[in-house]
Amino acid sequence: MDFNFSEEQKMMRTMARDFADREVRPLAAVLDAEARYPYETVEKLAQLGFMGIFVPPEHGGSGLDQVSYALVIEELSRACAATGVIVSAHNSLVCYPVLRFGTDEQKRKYLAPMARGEAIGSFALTEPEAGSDAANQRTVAVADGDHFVLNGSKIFITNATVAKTFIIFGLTDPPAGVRGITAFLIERDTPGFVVGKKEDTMGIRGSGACRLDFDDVRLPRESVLGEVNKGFRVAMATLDAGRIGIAAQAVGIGQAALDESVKYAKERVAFGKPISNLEAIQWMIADTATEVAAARCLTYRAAAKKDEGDNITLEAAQAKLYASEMAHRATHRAVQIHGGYGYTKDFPVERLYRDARVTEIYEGTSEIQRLVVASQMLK
Ligand code: COS
Repeated sequence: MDFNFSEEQKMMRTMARDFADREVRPLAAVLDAEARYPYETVEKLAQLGFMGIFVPPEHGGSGLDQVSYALVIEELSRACAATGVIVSAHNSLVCYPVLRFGTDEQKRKYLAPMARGEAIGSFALTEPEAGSDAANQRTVAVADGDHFVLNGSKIFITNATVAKTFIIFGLTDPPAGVRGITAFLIERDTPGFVVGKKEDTMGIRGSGACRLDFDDVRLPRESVLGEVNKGFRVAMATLDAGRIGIAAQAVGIGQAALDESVKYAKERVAFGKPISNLEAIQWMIADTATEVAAARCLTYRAAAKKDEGDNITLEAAQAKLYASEMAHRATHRAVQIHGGYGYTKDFPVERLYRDARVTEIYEGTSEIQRLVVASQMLK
């Protein structure tokens, strides 16, 4: 692994940081308070090429690597974690599997509008009874001539409030269980497909997470992504890559917690001097700074390995596990350093604390990451 970034990677990081400072951070508290999707930001993100980061130029994207992607997600999340996950889910959970598993026709149809930000992508695997146990799908897709008829529901689906392109998983061979699941590409205006209630979540409130319902939705066979009954592999391979994005998001949140902690510790006076003089505060800042750096290394390592074309099941799970738990600790300390003020909405650490929490849950809980890591160690 090369620790030196290329000129292109450095340029992406600078672009993302400048944009995040100028356009993303000022909106973060408003999106959170109003649970509002940042429509206006997404258009600008597309102009910068951030909505098609690894989509090749022939399909209208930026054609960049996973390390650049991680840098962009980290910088956006440092300013607003909801904006970070919007970009992450779109790129890694939708653009990426279309690129990897899609037919030429599917790539032609879906990638360019997604890279231009005209069609936001949404990935729908989770159901009321299928979270960690992702194979326990209840959505069924029954073959009917050259179509499948889809019935069921999905919950907690990021981007769904605005998305036009969805990847949905359904059972095409229920007795086969995990080997009877198929992935489908489906468009928002398909009859019988309803984007339902917006989820009222603790954090990441601007990400447009919704429930989805399918009532006799007819999908042509051409909408199958990958192969019939091989959808679980599509889901797992996609989540391996997606976990780099969540790790990067958690690093961004951790860095924001560190930034806020340092700033406040230098300003706040107690016992006659800035609290940065107190060893109790210094140790918290030292621990956060060290853990952010460690999480960053794990995240870039997973991204660099992915760029080399290697399997990253282990590295992505380790990065996601450590970075998300780091973000939890970092934001907990940041609130503690701010004392009573940290418990109010007058300071950003209150939002960071809530936003960090879901990084330990979505795209696989910490328990699932430990299970994945252990299974890789013990195989
Ligand atoms: N990449 C590609 N294929 C994979 C894979 C991976 N990382 N992990 C598993 N698979 C394949 C296996 O090879 C197997 O395929 P075959 O039957 O063709 O050999 C199939 O998937 C089933 O594998 P396994 O038996 O290990 O699956 P389990 O049902 O035991 O599930 C866990 C494994 C728990 C790891 C999986 O269900 C999981 O990741 N759950 C969390 C889901 C999640 O992240 N949810 C959040 C939703 S998105 S916000």
